[in-house]
Amino acid sequence: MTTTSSELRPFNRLLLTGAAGGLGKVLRQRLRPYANILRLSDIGEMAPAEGPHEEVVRCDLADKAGVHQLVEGVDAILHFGGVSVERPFEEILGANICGVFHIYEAARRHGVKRVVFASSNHVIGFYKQDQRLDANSPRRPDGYYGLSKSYGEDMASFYFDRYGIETVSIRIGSSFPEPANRRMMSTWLSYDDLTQLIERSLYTENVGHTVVYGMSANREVWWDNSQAAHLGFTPKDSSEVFRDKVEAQPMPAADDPARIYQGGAFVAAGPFGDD
Ligand code: NAI
Ligand code: 15L
Repeated sequence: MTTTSSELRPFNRLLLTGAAGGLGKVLRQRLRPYANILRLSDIGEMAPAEGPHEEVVRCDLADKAGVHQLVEGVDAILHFGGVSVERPFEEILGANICGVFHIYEAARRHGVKRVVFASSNHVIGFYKQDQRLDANSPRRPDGYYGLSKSYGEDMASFYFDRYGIETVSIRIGSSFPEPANRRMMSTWLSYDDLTQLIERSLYTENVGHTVVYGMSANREVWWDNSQAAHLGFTPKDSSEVFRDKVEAQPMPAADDPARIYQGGAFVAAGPFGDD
């Protein structure tokens, strides 16, 4: 039986990293029913706490001691902070690779038992759009960013096997107000569906390390979520309502990565630092 949000008991304190980002700002409002206190963190500037139900803490994920302090007293972590696009490896290293290690190590030391990790479709971005994947398909990262998310998923798996910290790794497709292009007709995840998926990721018991693709109920999809059925995630939205608007855009050329690969343009980013 799936529990609805009105029946759920709020956590005492939830930590949201990446709170100054696009999704962080959206989740700051939407996570309110799930926590008495929401601790919001980012390296960047955030709006001040709106009341006693919020704590705002500036922290660089690359700072191990800072992250250790950040995690003290929290009951679950929504790890959304980090570099969110393809960048040179050196930029990804501190925020995403060291950052995810710092989050799990702090979780272990403070006894936090649940993490929701914002992974990405870019862990499988080098698959072609005519291929169908599930959670067990071998990963094919499409860049350093995708590699960092792949490492984050392995970190989650290790911390479950070794320390029993449970994680849902959400391989988010494209979570924006609406799909911006043809590729996103398949990868789009509405904010409502993202919120539901986070709710299920926080409250479902015995998730171990579960990998789930974060997509709405779009018409043409590449990913099969049957291995995450225990989450009870039932997306309600579909990119279909935006089809006419999206298809009014010119069709990309046949050899454009945006038309060929699941990761779209990310597969063609770089190389960096040759000059
Ligand atoms: P965003 O780039 O708007 O937000 C990421 C936030 O992380 C930023 O506010 C940034 O300041 C912060 N950050 C970067 N480096 C940091 C560091 N060293 N220490 C602390 N904070 C740092 O990205 P968005 O779209 O909000 O995505 C949130 C998360 O979801 C990211 O982890 C991203 O990789 C993931 N994701 C998002 C997708 C989307 O469609 N929006 C798709 C797939 C994954
Ligand atoms: C991501 O992982 C990025 O964080 C986001 O900005 C989008 O580019 C998204 O993937 C996507 O693939 O559309």
